[in-house]
Amino acid sequence: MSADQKLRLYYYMRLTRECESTIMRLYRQGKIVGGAYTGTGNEATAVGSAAALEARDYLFPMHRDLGAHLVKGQSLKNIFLQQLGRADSLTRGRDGTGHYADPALKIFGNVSHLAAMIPMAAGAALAAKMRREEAVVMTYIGDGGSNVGEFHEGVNFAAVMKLPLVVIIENNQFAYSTPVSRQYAASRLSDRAIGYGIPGHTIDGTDVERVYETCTEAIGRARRGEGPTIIESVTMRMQGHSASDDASYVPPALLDEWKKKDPVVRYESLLLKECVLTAEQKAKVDKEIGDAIGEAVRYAESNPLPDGNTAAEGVYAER
Ligand SMILES: Cc1ncc(C[n+]2csc(CCOP(=O)(O)OP(=O)(O)O)c2C)c(N)n1
Ligand SMILES: [Mg+2]
Repeated sequence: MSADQKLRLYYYMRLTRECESTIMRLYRQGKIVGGAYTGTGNEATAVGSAAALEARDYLFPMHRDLGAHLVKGQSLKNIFLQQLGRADSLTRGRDGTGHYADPALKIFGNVSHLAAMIPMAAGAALAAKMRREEAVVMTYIGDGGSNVGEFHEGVNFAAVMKLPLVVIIENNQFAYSTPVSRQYAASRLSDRAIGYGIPGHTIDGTDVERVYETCTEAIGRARRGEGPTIIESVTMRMQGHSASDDASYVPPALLDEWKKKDPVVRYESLLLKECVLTAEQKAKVDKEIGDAIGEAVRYAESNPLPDGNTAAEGVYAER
């Protein structure tokens, strides 16, 4: 991997973390209504996976994947318009967080009902195959979501039809307050791939280069018409499920253990050690990110909230 590629991964992980801290701050200021989510601990998975995609590929991200939206080209302005529910946001203020679609960027944001997005992503992969686009669909699911029936239906269909699909299971040790020990009896979620007749990998989801390399391989298979891959990316949800959850049920020792593997800190130290990143470059990145987020938030806050009289418009498909 070239120095530029490494710096790109670093930049987007840092940007993701700063964006999410800003989202939490805005939530606590009462400016974000509804839920606010972070992917703290998941940055390497979200960024490393999306960085392996091309512009022609499709992204179906989940609620911990802001980094994937950013890497796929979503602007900070759109992210904050959306978070703040403004009139000119991608959903015109109909929904917050990542629940938007941006067909131009080929981003189809998360469906709330866990696992319902897997058959949708498989459907998009079928359409791409029928149109001979040579495009790949990448989608994500949590450890909890991977136990829902639609996961099975979607992945099985994709396997049988040899669809260009990459499914990343973000195993972050919890589904809300339920630990993985109460969710499934298998030792590895990637072992499910055996039952579908497709490859499955379990990787350290805090290692961005490992994520990138594994996804590059799976994307290559998908593009060559060899079918889907399951990648279980093992991480930790370092904060509550959402801003309203203090995660007091998470054993502190477990968090302490995972803090040592903080994906952003870990990659920064590695790049400093490899002399790919210098102290001056780091300071430049700090400033660039701070300025860009500040500008996007000011822009979004100056945009009006939607007119309540239009609330029902654009919600149902027109006949
Ligand atoms: C079918 C369904 N059941 C319950 C919920 C409520 N819910 C939203 S996120 C969540 C936890 C998901 O855990 P996991 O899949 O592990 O993803 P994580 O939040 O840990 O990234 C739950 C229970 C939902 N959205 N859909
Ligand atoms: Mg989880």
